[in-house]
Amino acid sequence: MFPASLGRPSEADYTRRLLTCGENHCCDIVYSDGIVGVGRRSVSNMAKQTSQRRATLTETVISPFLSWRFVKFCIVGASGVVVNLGFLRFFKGLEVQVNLASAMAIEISIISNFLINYSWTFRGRGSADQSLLVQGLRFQVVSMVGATVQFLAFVVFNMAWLLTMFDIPTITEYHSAADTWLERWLWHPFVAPPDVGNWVYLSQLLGIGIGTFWNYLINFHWTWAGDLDTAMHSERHDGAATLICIPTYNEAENVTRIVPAVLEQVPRANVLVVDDNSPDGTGQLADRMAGEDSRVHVLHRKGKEGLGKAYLAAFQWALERNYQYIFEFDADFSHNPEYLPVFAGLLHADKADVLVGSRRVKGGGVENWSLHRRFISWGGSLYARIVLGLGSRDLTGGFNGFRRAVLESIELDRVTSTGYCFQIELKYRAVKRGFRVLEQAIVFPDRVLGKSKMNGAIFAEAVVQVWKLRRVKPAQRHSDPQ
Ligand SMILES: Nc1nc2c(ncn2[C@@H]2O[C@H](COP(=O)(O)OP(=O)(O)OP(=O)(O)O)[C@@H](O)[C@H]2O)c(=O)[nH]1
Ligand SMILES: [Mg+2]
Repeated sequence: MFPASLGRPSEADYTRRLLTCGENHCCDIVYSDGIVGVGRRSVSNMAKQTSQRRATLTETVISPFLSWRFVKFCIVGASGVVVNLGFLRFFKGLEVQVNLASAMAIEISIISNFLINYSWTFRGRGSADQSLLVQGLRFQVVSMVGATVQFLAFVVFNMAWLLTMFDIPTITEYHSAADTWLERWLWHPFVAPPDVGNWVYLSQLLGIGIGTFWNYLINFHWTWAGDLDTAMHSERHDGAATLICIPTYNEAENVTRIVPAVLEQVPRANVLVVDDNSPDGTGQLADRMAGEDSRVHVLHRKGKEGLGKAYLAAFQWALERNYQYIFEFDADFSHNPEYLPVFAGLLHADKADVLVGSRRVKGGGVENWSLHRRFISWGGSLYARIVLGLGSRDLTGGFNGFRRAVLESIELDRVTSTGYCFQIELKYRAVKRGFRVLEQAIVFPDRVLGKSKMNGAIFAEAVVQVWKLRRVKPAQRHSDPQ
């Protein structure tokens, strides 16, 4: 075991541990695939490294367009035009100076386009270690360059026609008819005066086409580079050296079902039920299962102290033993045990240090959630992502797997969040420590049996707590291994 003060274990530490590890099955699994290489590579870099073949030109330039994603992108672009014009009118109504009004309307439409593209068009793309701010800035740059590209294309087309047919309306005429320099710059078809003729419209359409081509392609490969739910699915893993931590509070209806369901999927894993002295006897039911199956363990705690405290105790318990992969898992069947072999396989194959079961990447989602619960969850993740500058799309989710090294180095003794925010804090600390986070799609159905422990206080804690987390500065990090 490595004290937190040593930071992440170095290569030498791993080798030493290899020599001293008492449980052979752990050593075989952990070291046979060269875990010592765990580093700071981003998921997208990792994808690049693992692919031996360079993508062909067709795959890079043509394929991205042959998908619904491109149709969505165009719809979002059109919605941006509506937003732009709506705000332009609105600001003009307020008698804002016309250039300022145009600039603000354009910026608002860029931001709205970005948010819709982020949560709809490019859902499932990006890199989990890239912050929303970076993506937003990239989108801004792409949009501005795109507008210039569109304008230049328009000028070129218009000039070409101008040279061959002198009687068509000239660019200068159109120019002088536009209201503001921004309108002139953007050459928006909707602000063109009616008397300038079809050639201008045609040039504009071609310009818009080329601008859209540019915007989409560059956003695809730069702003949201990489597939979050990558095709890096590795072999299914049997769960050796893995601990599945299941916190419970009044889960009597669920606990006797979820534990066997988990062990059926990962038969060599162990399960730790962490019960906070549930009044409904969940702890005793878990004890009975532990008596019958040596893979089941129970940690009894004095009383209900929140999910965070329960997990911290479970992690401590895991680190005192030889578990190499540690999972968080809910008792209420919102987390499907069928994902476990693949997720454990990804950690085992060194595809990531933190595996996030994500409802917000392609293929993921929620089932039977009310609209307001969806909104709270979506808004909560977005809010935390903006405040903390994190890349993961599902920060509040509780189906996460960690390599042992992560839990050893993220200073668990300093974790302060107890409720919802606990999940955010763990991910934040892991990212700050330079660990690789990989999001994999999960479908999350609402609980069928038992009662929810989610309440307003837990939500309120999260809203305030994320700001406090910002104090976890890189300066507080321990020195990284060379
Ligand atoms: N030990 C312990 N477990 C808890 C505590 N609060 C919640 N849990 C467990 O943590 C898991 C997730 O809690 P849930 O109540 O399902 O929270 P949620 O998934 O956000 O909300 P719902 O699915 O609507 O219930 C479940 O297995 C709970 O039994 C607690 O204070 N202590
Ligand atoms: Mg639940």
